[in-house]
Amino acid sequence: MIRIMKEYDLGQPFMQVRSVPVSLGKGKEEARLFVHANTPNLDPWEEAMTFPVDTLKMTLIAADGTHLWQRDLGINVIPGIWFSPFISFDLDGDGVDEIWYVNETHPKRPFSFEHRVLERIDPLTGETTGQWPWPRDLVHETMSHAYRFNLAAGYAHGAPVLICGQGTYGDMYLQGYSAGMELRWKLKIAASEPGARAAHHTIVFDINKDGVDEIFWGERVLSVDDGHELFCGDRDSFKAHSDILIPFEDPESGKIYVYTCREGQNSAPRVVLYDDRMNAVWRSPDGGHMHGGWVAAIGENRRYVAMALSLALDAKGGDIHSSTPILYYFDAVTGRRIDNPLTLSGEMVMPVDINGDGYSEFFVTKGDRRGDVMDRFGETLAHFDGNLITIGKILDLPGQQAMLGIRDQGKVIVVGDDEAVDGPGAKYRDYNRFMQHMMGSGYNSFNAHPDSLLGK
Ligand SMILES: [Ca+2]
Ligand SMILES: [Ca+2]
Ligand SMILES: [Ca+2]
Repeated sequence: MIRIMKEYDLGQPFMQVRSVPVSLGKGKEEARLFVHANTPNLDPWEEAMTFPVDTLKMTLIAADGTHLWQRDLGINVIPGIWFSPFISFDLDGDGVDEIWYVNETHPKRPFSFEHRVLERIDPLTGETTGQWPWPRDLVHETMSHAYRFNLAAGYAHGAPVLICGQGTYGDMYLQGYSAGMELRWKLKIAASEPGARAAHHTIVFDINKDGVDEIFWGERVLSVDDGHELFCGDRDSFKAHSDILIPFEDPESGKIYVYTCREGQNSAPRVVLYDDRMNAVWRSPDGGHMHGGWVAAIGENRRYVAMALSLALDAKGGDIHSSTPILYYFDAVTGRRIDNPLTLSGEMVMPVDINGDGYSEFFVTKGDRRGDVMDRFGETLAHFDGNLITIGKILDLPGQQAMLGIRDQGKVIVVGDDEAVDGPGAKYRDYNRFMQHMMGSGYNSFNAHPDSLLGK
């Protein structure tokens, strides 16, 4: 039965929320960290920036719903995904996930670089256990370039590596840290260098199966071990940034592919499918600003369909987000254009394999059926009121789940199928669970931008 599997009361209404799992140590049930504010997400792009009307709160809630601690980050921390990324990650290997976030320590200087730090919190006490200066290489850039920060993590032959990133569209800086916060590697990718910029979505995945994770910094694939570049898709023909990167395994061939939707640089193809060495398998010739998309296993024998959503480029500045999108559907592996195979527009739904059988179900995010969980034929399986926060393997249980926010009540629910059985997706369980730790950084928590998913 599809039902509410978990319910969390944040104690106050919210307009934005991000969430990651937090391990409290062996034998203890996993807690959940929520970072939330009753003000919409603030973007550093000058054309989209607004003023906040609330401060960010960090709330750690135990599995049984008990509030363990809460901290108000204050007016110095701008309530926006790019200004204030966070992750949970066990860098010191003691079984407890430390909480890492970009903090602004001056109480009255929200834009300061001088006082900006990477901060570590012990989840067991809620206390700060370390602060390190945040790199300030982008201090002279425009606001949209200067305040795009990322946190990620991965493993190199079992050793944990924490990754910090600054910049998305021009100069980009990355640092890898080993246990003890020892600098393991650092990298500058200059604006003048060829190859892709970053993406709004960062995945960490051992694509060549050599025991070392790779970080997909856009279409550029870097080793988390030493930061070296393994592959860079379309290095000589694409220099802009991508919106989404989604890895999937073709059930027929067992091959791994990476589906990419691009923004910027309108002269290049907008949608590309890469193989596991970042060689392009197909490229869509269409122009447009591909702002979102998904892949869903809804064809015969779980064959993947890919969707790409283009925003109209004639809208000015931040209003682009409310323009009428154009949608494209492809056979994901061949790139053949197909008609929408669903009964609803692809922009209204997000795929989620709620029963674990390897076929995608969908959560409806817009329109009359908003809140429905539907199967691939359009049949309603269940209904829940709330705004979609994220989907994926949120709980350590078979199948995938959807996390919804009931904003005015300050509540978060996790919806899943208590009879789910893990089918073909079971082999990617570790990847899917690990990615949950990075849902507080970038637009990782959704395959498109928040305002298109949270519903209006
Ligand atoms: Ca730890
Ligand atoms: Ca690897
Ligand atoms: Ca399914």
